[in-house]
Amino acid sequence: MPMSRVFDIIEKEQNRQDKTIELIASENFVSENVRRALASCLTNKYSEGYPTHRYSGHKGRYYGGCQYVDELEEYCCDMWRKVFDTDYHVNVQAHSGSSANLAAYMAVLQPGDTILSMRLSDGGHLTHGSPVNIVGKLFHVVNYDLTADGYIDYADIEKKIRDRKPALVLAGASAYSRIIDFAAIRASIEKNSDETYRPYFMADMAHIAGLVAGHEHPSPFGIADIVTTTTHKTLRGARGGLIFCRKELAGKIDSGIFPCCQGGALQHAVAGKAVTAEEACTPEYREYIRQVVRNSKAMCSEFVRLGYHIVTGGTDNHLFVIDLSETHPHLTGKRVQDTLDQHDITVNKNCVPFEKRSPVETSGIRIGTAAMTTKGYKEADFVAVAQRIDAIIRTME
Ligand code: DSN
Repeated sequence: MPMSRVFDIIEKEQNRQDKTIELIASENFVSENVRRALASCLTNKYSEGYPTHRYSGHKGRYYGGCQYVDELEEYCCDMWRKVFDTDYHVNVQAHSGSSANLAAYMAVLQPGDTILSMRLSDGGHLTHGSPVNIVGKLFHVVNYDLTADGYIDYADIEKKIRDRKPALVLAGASAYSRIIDFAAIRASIEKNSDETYRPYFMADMAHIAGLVAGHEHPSPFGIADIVTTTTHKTLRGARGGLIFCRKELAGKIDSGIFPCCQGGALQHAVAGKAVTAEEACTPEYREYIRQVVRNSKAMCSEFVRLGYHIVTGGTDNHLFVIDLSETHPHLTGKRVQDTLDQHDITVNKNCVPFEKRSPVETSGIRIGTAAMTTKGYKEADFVAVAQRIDAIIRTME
């Protein structure tokens, strides 16, 4: 069989990944075992439906020959409950975080219902109801505000629960560097609920899931009704999504994924997620996550020392956002991203709170430490990278 051109392209991408300093907060490097699982024969298998003994009411597959993928999917579910020390129901079939979120909304909401969430430009996510995403087109979206210094305004969340009566309150972010107080949001929901009104509380912990697993961030389990995540960011695993929920929502959530939003499960991805879960239970992984946070704080402090403005002034997690709008008003996030690319440093342009530029240009960049911590970087390495980025930005003055 002739060699495919694809493998030449993959080799070039491998070289890029080997030589660049990877600071995109949502990226990471998977283990050989995760790659083996993803590249396995499981990609050949159709498995619409759920394992035979599923307790959610969805029993059985729509294809024969599923005895081993049944065993795999049940094991994967058990392992993810172990990672987060929870008895929540879990669905491991979501192809991505976006699919997980859409399926969760479709499971418990009707089109036109109101979702209360963080806006994209403040650090939220497309699937939290941006008008250009299907979620914004299907549902009525109300956003809560940030305080002037960029923190989540919990008083505004409570006010909007009371005044706008959302059907679902969503906590979670793609570019927020501070602890999210799930318990405070739950308290606001309880204060404003009665027998006629009680919104669902959903936590999208995609960015911080590894920190939750490693006890470096408060857990949403036992607080939120539904918890969604991806498995490839701080969890450092196969690309994909998960949905956890209180047991009474299990049937609805399973229907939200299949048949509502997806067809057949990707069992090679389920296998990759199962290996990811095994790895996330190890002491080595817990130490890795602690180092990710130490590195993030060290690098962020160096940028502060160098005179940069960090949204909220610092970080509690694996990422932070540099707001260039006041310190470097002539620079856009896009220009900085493109220039750093030329120096083999990979970041992404990012909107900042109260953004005046378009999402294509932006006034900020987002930096995360999960990927380079996997490559062995410690605090001093990240401080040196901050100094290198500063030196490059100075040449752009
Ligand atoms: N947009 C991804 C991120 O980089 O945070 C999440 O989907």
